[in-house]
Amino acid sequence: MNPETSHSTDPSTGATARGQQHQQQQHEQHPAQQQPGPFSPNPTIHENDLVLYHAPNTRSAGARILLEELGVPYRLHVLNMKANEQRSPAFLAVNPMGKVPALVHQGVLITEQAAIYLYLADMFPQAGLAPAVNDVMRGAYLRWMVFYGSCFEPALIDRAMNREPGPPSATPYGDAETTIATIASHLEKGPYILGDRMTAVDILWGTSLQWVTRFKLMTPTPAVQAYIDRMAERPSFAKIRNEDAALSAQHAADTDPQQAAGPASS
Ligand SMILES: N[C@@H](CCC(=O)N[C@@H](CS)C(=O)NCC(=O)O)C(=O)O
Repeated sequence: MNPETSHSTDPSTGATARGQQHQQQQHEQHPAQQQPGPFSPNPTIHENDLVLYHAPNTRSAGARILLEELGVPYRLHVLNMKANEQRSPAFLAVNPMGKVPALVHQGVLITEQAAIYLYLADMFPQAGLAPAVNDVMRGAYLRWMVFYGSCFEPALIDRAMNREPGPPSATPYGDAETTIATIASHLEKGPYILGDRMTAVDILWGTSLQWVTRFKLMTPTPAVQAYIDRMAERPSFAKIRNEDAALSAQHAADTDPQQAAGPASS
């Protein structure tokens, strides 16, 4: 699997109107990168690049969707988690946590979904996906961005792993039921987290609610399901979903070609 594409539309070629020329140069200069193989940093990355480290169907899909919505050119560095590339020394040198999403902008590493969303939506304000610093809705935007990682996800994972969180007064999220009810009742107001305005925080919640309900970590209320569906219908969601499906199939073929080819005929 070629680990590098430039703002890809077609993950097998990485070609887009925006990235095509750049991509073509990459192909010409580094044909060896077309071959399947372990993660290796791309020597063509320049220090002012915006690079997203991504694995298909993971939390980094949301960061890709946000980049699509922002219309920002970026390089995509794909990791094959089926081959455990996120634990390779080369990637650990980028992000010692061995996790995606990881974003590198002009040589600076940004990790943690909420930080990436906040950073990108502020860095590229022309798309209008973040309330301004002096907008009162900024407070609500920050609240829900941080609530996700500090309350919601830990609550759901603790519950799914049967980990006893302890008394609510000693638990950062209180208890899982209250945490889930808090976001679910907020979404009754809809259509978006900030009301009528779709912002970057909706991409975080749209992608996350999709996977937590798919993995049955939470039962969606009708309002939550309607919100998931509303976000999933966006062209950016559909585009990344399709590209991730292709990447994932490619990774399966690269990692276990026999299984990907199906049963042998006699
Ligand atoms: N705290 C991180 C969590 C990132 C995370 O857990 N990513 C998963 C993919 S969904 C990962 O990289 N897992 C690979 C591994 O741990 O080996 C964030 O909010 O971005």
